[in-house]
Amino acid sequence: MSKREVLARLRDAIVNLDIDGVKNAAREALETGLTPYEAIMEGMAKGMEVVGQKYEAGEYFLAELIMAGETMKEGLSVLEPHMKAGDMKHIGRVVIGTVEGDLHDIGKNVVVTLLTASGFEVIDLGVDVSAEKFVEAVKQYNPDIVAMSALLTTTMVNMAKVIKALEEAGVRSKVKVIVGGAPLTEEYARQIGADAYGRDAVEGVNICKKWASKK
Ligand code: B1M
Repeated sequence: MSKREVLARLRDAIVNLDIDGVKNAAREALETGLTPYEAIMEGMAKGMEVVGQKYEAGEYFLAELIMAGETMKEGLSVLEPHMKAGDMKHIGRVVIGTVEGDLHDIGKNVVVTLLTASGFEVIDLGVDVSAEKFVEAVKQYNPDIVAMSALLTTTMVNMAKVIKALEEAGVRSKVKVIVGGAPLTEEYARQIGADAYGRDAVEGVNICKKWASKK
């Protein structure tokens, strides 16, 4: 099978939410001599773009977005062990987490998958992440972007605490801050001093990509 055919199979497996298909295509990609980077960016990521378009067109819903994330993860699990350090040319670095007190991570994980597929290096701090942990991570990893998720009205206020802590630590101006999650609004994001609000994962990642292209 030609490299082009394998890339098309990788793309289609993501679009069709086909977990077995993506694992097989990822193995074929390695056998055909594609690098993991090519398989991700020219294969699976193209599929994710189509999934995003279908979601925006109302053809796919959240369930498909989550399944696409899972399918992508399965494909990545085949390719990741074959990645050499420096193989993947990252377009930017993102520190991401669900804020303190909040254990919801399904939406954040979709954002992580889409960011990874778009070529970002992602440092995922997980759930229930305190302002101090965000600040420590910014100092340690020197990211371009800090991304926060919250699903509860009681925890979204903790996003403001993170931004304040970044200011107090003198690192706020070094990063762009994007926030997202079901209870948030554009207005709330502006009010707490975030640089952007992602209505959904696709919009959030598109904003990050725009920032990366202006670096
Ligand atoms: Co919870 N929960 N939950 N829950 N839960 C909600 C959020 C709730 C709306 C349900 C309801 O009452 N109708 C409600 C919140 C009410 C409120 O505050 N307004 C609620 C509650 C009350 C609770 C508990 C307090 C319940 C209890 O114990 N009494 C509790 C709190 C636990 C805690 O966090 N401390 C709780 C627990 C849980 C489970 C653990 C059972 C589970 C989470 C499992 C997990 O995440 N691993 C859970 C679930 C599954 C939900 C619902 C049903 C689904 C959330 C979800 O995963 N959606 C939810 C109701 C609902 O939303 N329909 C609910 C799918 C996901 C893909 O969407 O996360 O919105 P979402 O992410 C989207 C966008 O928001 C956006 O992109 C994603 C994809 O497009 N996005 C970003 C998210 N982060 C982003 C960041 C970005 C950009 C975009 O940039 C950085």
